[in-house]
Amino acid sequence: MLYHFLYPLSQEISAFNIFRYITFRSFAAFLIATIVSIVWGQVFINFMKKKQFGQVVRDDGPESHFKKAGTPTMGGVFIIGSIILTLLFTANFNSKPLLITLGVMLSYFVLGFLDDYLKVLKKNTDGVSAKGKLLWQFATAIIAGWIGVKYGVIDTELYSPFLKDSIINLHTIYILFVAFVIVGSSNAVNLTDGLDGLAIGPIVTSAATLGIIAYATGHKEISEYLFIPYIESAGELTVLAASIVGAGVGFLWYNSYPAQIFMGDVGSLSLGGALGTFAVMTKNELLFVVIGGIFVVEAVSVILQVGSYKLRKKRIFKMAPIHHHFELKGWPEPKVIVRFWIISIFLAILSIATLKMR
Ligand code: 57M
Repeated sequence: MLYHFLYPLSQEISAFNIFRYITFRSFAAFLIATIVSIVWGQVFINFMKKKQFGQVVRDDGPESHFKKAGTPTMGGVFIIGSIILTLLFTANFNSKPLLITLGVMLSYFVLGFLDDYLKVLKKNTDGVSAKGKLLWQFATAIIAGWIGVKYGVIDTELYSPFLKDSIINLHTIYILFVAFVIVGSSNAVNLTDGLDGLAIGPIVTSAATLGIIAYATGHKEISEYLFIPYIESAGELTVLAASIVGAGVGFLWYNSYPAQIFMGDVGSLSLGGALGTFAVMTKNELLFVVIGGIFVVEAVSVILQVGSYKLRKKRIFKMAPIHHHFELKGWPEPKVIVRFWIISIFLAILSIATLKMR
């Protein structure tokens, strides 16, 4: 609204010229998303409690989780809802990188909602089948990658931190590579979402980092100065990043230990997919491994654990994902969470520092 309806009036009212600036609209987006998600969150929790729509906790997990049974979930409904509402007020939708990222986020929102609906509301513990989920995720990601390349939003070059030029042109294989980045990110965030606030912390640090990078990537002079690829209108992704940070902070108000609500697959799959697409739209697929390092470690711990058990009938960790390993080692839940946040903040700062090291 601000951009599409108010900025054109800046001819008559010069003060409205401010709506042109991504920095102003991003700051406004952060504030609006934070307030909307805190207000909406309380209403949503009350609704879920009244309907007794709560989390089913598996009995093969850490004992400390059994008391969490019945905690309202599907908080992703108001996280994504707050983001969309905020963007309607603050974003310039004439940005293909923004529209593609939103497309993936909304597609995974529908998938996650369906999964949670079946598990929580219909008490069908399996939800959407693993195969069905992967098919939906890959189809969405391949379409997003294809649109990005076909409409010249992104090229098929692969860039690496510390190097000015691309390391290789993947040509058509790039679309498959992009699909693995987006689907991998979505599922890694989903696996990470296993302790109070554990996923939303790194989601916020990753979004903030990618938002700063997107601003530079969409700015001709800055991208040239930093020797990073220039992507036209990628700067609008900064407004999306600010909305994610705001909605995430608002969600954390309730998800902090002891959680009053979980985000559900509707939140983890959609936000993870958005972050992966965000990385692709700014040509930072490899740097994203550092930015989202916590998500990578969580996913790799599962792969190693399952692989080791299948090959050697022995576990590497007391339990995977790795946050359960530390819980079973006796770390109190809040300590695991805050230490993972500290690592995420460190990785975010390191990632931004690499922009200047090319
Ligand atoms: C996503 N979901 C949480 C909540 C959240 C292959 C295997 C590694 C899969 C993995 C799995 O099932 N992952 C599903 C993780 C669940 O959280 C719900 O799911 C949503 C996210 N998708 O929003 O709605 C539980 O996590 C806890 N939680 C919190 N606070 C939060 O803010 O405490 C979540 C959010 C909630 C709540 O207890 O019920 C989950 O853990 O399922 N499986 C596992 O992670 C299991 N690991 C395992 O089986 N490891 C094996 C092999 C397969 C690797 C091994 O180590 O040998 C663990 N999870 C559970 N039980 N629930 C351990 C067993």
